[in-house]
Amino acid sequence: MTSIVYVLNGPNLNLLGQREPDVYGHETLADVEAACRETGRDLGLDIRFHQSNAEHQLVDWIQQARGEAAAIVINPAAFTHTSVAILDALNAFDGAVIEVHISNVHKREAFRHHSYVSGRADAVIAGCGTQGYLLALQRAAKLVTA
Ligand code: CA2
Repeated sequence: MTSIVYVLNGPNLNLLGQREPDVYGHETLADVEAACRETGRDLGLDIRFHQSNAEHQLVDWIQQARGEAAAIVINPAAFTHTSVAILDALNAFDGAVIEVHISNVHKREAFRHHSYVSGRADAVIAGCGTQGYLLALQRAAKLVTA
């Protein structure tokens, strides 16, 4: 049976590849989506890929994943450091949660060192560039078939 995995992206990640390539690389979000779909196919995962700049939309997708998805891979972007609403929504989700950051947030400004989402995540990947999404899918595949 194919497991559904939501891949959720927070604010400004739609700008990936357009600015700050030294921090976030040259790939666009469309490139990341294509790579996730290809890796998902190889792993037998059905990928639902979304991006929003709105906190409520991310909360709505996490709620939609309840009862539907086996895992959520999430890069909450700036909401990582601010959003109790996203943490609460993830706490109401029973499947695996993997948090991804393209950059190594611990090497950056102090305000990026704390993540509300890490309190719920089963795994956290940071500093692996956009490859982090694919590593997260590999881990998700392992967790959902365990
Ligand atoms: O490293 C990550 O993936 C982050 O989640 C990215 C967030 C940042 O607020 C987190 O601290 C770490 C920022 C996403 C904004 O992405 C942009 C990409 C290209 C150009 C401008 C913004």
